Amino acid sequence: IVGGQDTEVGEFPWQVSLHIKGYGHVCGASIIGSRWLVTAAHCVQDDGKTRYSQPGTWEAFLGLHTQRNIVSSVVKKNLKRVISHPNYNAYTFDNDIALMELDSPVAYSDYIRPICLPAPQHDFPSGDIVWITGWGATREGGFAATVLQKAKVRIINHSVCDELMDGQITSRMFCAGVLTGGVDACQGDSGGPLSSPASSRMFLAGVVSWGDGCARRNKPGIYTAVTKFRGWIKEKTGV
Ligand code: GSH
Repeated sequence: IVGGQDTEVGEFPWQVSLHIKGYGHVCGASIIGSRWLVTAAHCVQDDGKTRYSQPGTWEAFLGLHTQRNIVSSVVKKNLKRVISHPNYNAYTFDNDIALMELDSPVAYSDYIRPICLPAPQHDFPSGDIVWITGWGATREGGFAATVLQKAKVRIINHSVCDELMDGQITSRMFCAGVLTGGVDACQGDSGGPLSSPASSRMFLAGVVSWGDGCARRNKPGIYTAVTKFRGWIKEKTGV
């Protein structure tokens, strides 16, 4: 996250850190049920050497605040299954969403709790304030954060964003950011939540997907629209 600040412990209890075994943090994810995480499809595509699509490649850290000090409230889980969206397009990043099934259910706590899934008709109006969170880079080309970062951004009108992004914004994507620049998700935040407060509960409006650099002026962050995948999530997970 560029332009963010440290979160409080337990402030975003659905935030997950996805580690490659023996390497460390690479992507974010969100808890949606005691056995299920949502992340980005682009986090789980094989690249030749690393088998990102294989459950055994990953370990998921739940209830994590800092990457440096793994305290006793943190739960580390192995995965049973990785389900990438069948229509994910690696060129356009369309349908950039994936599901991960944990090998055993997680017990919820003060630090581990699911985020609410929006109904297909749930509207996230442009101008609304939402939160982005992650351990990704704190500057374009910079280093990953140690402590989970948060930043406030606004949902941006679809046609305004499509024009700014040269017609690349499909109906399965939406944009959020600060058009003057300086606040955005960045490398390593991918797959994590865009959390929208509604009637004292947080809803998973988006999944961090892509951008043109990080926090550049007139280049907002692009998110997968979770409402468009509500039926698919229900079908695959029962959540
Ligand atoms: N046991 C409580 C209840 O039944 O209200 C909590 C249920 C729960 O964990 N709800 C989640 C939630 O509200 C998923 S809908 N998450 C968003 C938040 O905590 O703001």
